[in-house]
Amino acid sequence: RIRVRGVTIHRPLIYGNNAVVLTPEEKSLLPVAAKDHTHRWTVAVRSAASANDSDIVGGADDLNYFIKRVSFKLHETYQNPTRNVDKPPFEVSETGWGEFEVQIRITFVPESGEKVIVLYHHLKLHPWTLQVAAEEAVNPAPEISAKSGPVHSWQYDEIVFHDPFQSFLNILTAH
Ligand code: SLL
Repeated sequence: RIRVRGVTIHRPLIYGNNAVVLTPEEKSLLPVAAKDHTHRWTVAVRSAASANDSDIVGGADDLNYFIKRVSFKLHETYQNPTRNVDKPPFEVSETGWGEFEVQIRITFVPESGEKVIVLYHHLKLHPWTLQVAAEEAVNPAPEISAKSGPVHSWQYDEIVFHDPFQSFLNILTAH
């Protein structure tokens, strides 16, 4: 396979999470083991090439032409904390009560010959105005949290490929 020396190509993406406070109805439907859960959240990796600012951040550009798998490693309090997602949308939705760091491993398509990359995202449940209370381990009352609406915590990044294989460059530029 031939590397195209001197070429750098990048793909913009967004990773992060949305979170909403569970309504009393939603809470009542949770399994007994999850009765202490307060939020529903989604952690995701999305393309920034077609991002918009709707509730679901990120766009329709699927990423799967160059990403083979996104593996989200959740806090060990979750069952099967490693969640592998092999097709878009590259996301995991769960309920929970606490914030923690999510490890996000991105594996590229085999044609790329690229190594896995690892990103970290601090799952955010509480709006910054309530963060002080949360840090003092006095979680804000759900009715107070609910009033401030959904939390969005997203980061922009660019995946940079140096000297890509010709075949991978073809895949990237065809999109
Ligand atoms: C904390 N370091 O102590 C964090 C850990 C863990 C969050 C937060 C669900 C667990 C489950 C959940 O929200 N874990 O019931 O499966 O604040």
